Amino acid sequence: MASINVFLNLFIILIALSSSSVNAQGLKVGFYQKTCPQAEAIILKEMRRVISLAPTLGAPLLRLHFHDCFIRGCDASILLNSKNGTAEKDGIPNLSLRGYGVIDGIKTKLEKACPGVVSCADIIALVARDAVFLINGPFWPVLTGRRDGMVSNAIETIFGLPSPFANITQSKANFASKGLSAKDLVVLSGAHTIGTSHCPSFSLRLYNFTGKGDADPSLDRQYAARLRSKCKPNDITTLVEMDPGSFKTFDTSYYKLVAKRRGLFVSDEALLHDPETKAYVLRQAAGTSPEFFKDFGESMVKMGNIGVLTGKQGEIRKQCGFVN
Ligand code: HEM
Ligand SMILES: *[C@@H]1O[C@H](CO)[C@@H](O)[C@H](O)[C@H]1NC(C)=O
Ligand SMILES: *[C@@H]1O[C@H](CO)[C@@H](O)[C@H](O)[C@H]1NC(C)=O
Ligand SMILES: *[C@@H]1O[C@H](CO)[C@@H](O)[C@H](O)[C@H]1NC(C)=O
Ligand SMILES: CC(=O)N[C@H]1CO[C@H](CO)[C@@H](O)[C@@H]1O
Repeated sequence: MASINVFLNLFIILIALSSSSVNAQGLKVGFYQKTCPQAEAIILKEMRRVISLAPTLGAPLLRLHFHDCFIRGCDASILLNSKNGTAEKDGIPNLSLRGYGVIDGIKTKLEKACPGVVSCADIIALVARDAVFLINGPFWPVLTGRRDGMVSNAIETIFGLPSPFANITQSKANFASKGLSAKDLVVLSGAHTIGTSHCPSFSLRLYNFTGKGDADPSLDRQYAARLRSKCKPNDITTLVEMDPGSFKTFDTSYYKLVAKRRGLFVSDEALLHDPETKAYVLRQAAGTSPEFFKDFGESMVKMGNIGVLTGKQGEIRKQCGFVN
């Protein structure tokens, strides 16, 4: 029943989008329909292979789109290699990004099928959608037509990305600076239903929250104890499942955790400190997936519009790691 609803929703969205062909940012569904009709099928096929071999790669591939969009817009600048250690790839939050090889593999296949046509920025957006869809998440129509940027700067990763230590005011301000609402913040944070985190992103909450050797009182005590058994002080290598028990499946369990004061980051817990985001968390914690799934697709489309290059701007990279 749930899946019928999802497909019905998708059908309605598709109709709505096909009647308004180009959005305000210049993107549209099916941009490659004439120039590379098999593009989306090639990506989905490759993603099926990748996810069946390595289900945990879905999470870093989704996160890649988020990081790309939040720094210089969704222009694949996140993929550029640096010659002198100053590209976004070298930035601190980036040390934990994986999955670049998957994008390169898909790009190679697309260059064979339709040389010089499909942008790396669109590949990232389509891969993120397929990554979610293939681990039981929603499917949404991805707007395409992005072009690739020519500049990448490590320093921007520090200032552009939201911090896991941010309070609700700071997270909302960060999202607002990208044209995203408080609703987008609480909906997109639901991505933390999959994947893993390194200890330093939250260990302050376990050991020295206010500098007096104390734990964060807003973190469930039992959960904090369990996390302390996984993350010793100064552990920078251990990976912890953000949604223990279902970190490979896209579902609403993130909201159930946050509602039980078991969100991993300060920024997750902070969603309970604003009436709108709190109401959303509690509603999803109590309910089933259809509302979240529909919202997630819509917020991902909005995120995918951030700072895009279209028309004659930028270029279509031949290799995603290098400017032509
Ligand atoms: C307030 C906003 C956000 C903050 C502060 C935040 C922060 C973080 C941090 C600190 C990690 C763990 C990194 C590590 O230590 O390895 C993480 C992981 C992750 N984030 Fe977020 N994030 C935010 C929003 C988002 C959004 C919008 C998405 C996607 C739509 C997303 C998707 C993910 C995924 C999938 C992972 C797991 C990655 C993996 O398994 O390798 N996050 N996030
Ligand atoms: C090296 O870094 C500087 C910024 O510090 C940048 O302007 C320059 O383009 C980079 N050179 C190469 C070859 O990447
Ligand atoms: C959030 O953090 C900022 C910067 O530290 C601080 O000025 C502000 O008062 C905090 N807001 C809330 C609601 O805690
Ligand atoms: C906790 O933080 C305080 C203040 O930053 C610091 O002086 C102290 O050494 C820290 N304690 C531990 C156990 O890390
Ligand atoms: C996945 C990836 O490209 N990570 C890079 C992030 O930055 C470090 C440090 O510069 C590189 O060594 C990694 O290769």
